[in-house]
Amino acid sequence: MNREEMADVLEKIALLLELKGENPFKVRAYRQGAETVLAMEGDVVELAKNDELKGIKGIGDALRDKLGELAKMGSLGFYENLKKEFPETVFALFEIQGLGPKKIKAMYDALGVDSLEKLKAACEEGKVAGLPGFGAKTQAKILEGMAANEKFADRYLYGSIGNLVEGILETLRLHPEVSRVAVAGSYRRAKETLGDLDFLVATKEGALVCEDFTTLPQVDAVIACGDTKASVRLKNGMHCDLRAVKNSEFPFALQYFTGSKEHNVALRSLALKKGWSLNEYGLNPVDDSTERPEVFEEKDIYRALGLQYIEPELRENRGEIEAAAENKLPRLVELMHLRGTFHNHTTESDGHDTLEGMVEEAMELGLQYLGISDHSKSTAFAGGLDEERLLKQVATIRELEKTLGGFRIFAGNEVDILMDGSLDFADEIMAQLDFVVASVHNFGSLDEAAMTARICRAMENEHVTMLGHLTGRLLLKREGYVVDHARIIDCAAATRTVIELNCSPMRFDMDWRWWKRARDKGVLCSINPDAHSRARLHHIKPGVAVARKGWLRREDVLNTRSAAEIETFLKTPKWER
Ligand code: DGT
Ligand code: CA
Ligand code: CA
Ligand code: ZN
Repeated sequence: MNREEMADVLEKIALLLELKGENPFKVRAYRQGAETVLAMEGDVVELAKNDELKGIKGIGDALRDKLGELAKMGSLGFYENLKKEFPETVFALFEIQGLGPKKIKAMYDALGVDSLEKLKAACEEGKVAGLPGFGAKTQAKILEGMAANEKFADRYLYGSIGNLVEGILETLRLHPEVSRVAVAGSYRRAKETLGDLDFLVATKEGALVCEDFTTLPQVDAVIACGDTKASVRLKNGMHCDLRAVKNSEFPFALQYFTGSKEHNVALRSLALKKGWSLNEYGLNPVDDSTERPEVFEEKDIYRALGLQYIEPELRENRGEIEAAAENKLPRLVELMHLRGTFHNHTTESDGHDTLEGMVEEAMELGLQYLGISDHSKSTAFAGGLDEERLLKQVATIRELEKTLGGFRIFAGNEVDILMDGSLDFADEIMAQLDFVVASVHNFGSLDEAAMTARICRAMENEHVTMLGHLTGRLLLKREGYVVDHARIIDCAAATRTVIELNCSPMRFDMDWRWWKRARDKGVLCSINPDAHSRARLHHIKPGVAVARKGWLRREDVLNTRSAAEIETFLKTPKWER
């Protein structure tokens, strides 16, 4: 039983209780408990085992006993009994976008829908449309959501599996027969979604290492295991390959299996032009006239081909090879360059941690400042603040800041962009804030022209510092709204509006494919975690990787600036920035 598994049980209890129509407060307690288990400091499993969870906020008495039982016994009677009331297949229903517990319960009660198959059949027979409160439109939406799920079924979010990957790397590194270890593939390239994981080791004992790999605690099932390759399914459902190569082959294998395929194809044809044949085992002269280059590391391969080293994030065959040949690759932003971060929520709106908690975590991350931007009044479902609560929060922030020994809190708000592109707060309210993130949260189905005009109009406001999650996409769940990226980038450049790289793992929005263009037009990026809890502040790490994928340098990223520089930036009238 580990932290994730414990949280998962609580989350599932919440779902089942909802389905039973239990008291919403009880449901919420379990859901919040799951968040707390994931986010809290210390070894929560050990603490639960020793009955030491007393006094932890977000975990009440009833929950504490259940966590204790889970940690000690590895299972929970209450949950096992609850599960018996429903078939296992019911959980899949909760994965469908736009389908909440209320609707699931209604279909369960009226039509006996307890699996994806039954749901699909019920929709296709038109029975769902006939239920009170549903209708043809809802039924069509459900079918759409199911189709989207099928399309995305086998992919995973890059930003959510860092700990899993680090854990596997760490174990492989400790293996006595392993000299070099790396993760390759789309993970190394920081692609926003991943098909599978590709690990690589250098060893003389391939068969042994492959065998040991299949016994890792993260492994759920073994698919294949040989002398040079093992394939497994991990407990989170992901497919995962390990390749074991000789130390001398390691750089070539790492280069090859990092991909992308398109990058490799282009690199191989460049090699051929220079008289080399490049593959996963080596770089060999096509005829005997040239000498074999000395390659110890991946860098040596690029050097042998007359190229600057190309960082993995850039390897998508989008101009990186040409730039490397001319020595024109950008020097990419790094995590250690970040001095602070904007766009974070607290318990004032829909965050799970208090202002103090968020600040504490930011300080622990080594940042100099934190930007707070809770939701505005129109986003009522997320507890959006009205003018009075907002100004009170600003005052609280100013007071708290005095006690922090120089750590800065910038007081802002995530102000809703209303349907016509006007903003949720009047100018004189926004003028009292340090910064404003303007975001679209509703009317996502406007057509491209209307949506683009709406966003541009918001950016024209002098108080709007930055644009939040440009398309509103939820990776693997929901496409973003259709916008004219090029026009929005031009408009950001003209109005000196920063665009955020929202690095919540489901978003990474604006998409990395647009950042080079924005950068070249002088648009600044802000790497924003949109954190709704302390733990999620850590998403700035994958955020930096995705910013690198967008060719961004330190100077292109606003939050690489010091607190003092930010202060000056925010005080300068927008048009003069
Ligand atoms: P994924 O797993 O779908 O997120 O994407 P990748 O890029 O990790 O793809 P994967 O796991 O199928 O293969 C890992 C790398 O191996 C890939 O990025 C490039 C290399 N590779 C795989 N198949 C081919 C191929 O047919 N030709 C070339 N040139 N490279 C390949
Ligand atoms: Ca892969
Ligand atoms: Ca693979
Ligand atoms: Zn937000």
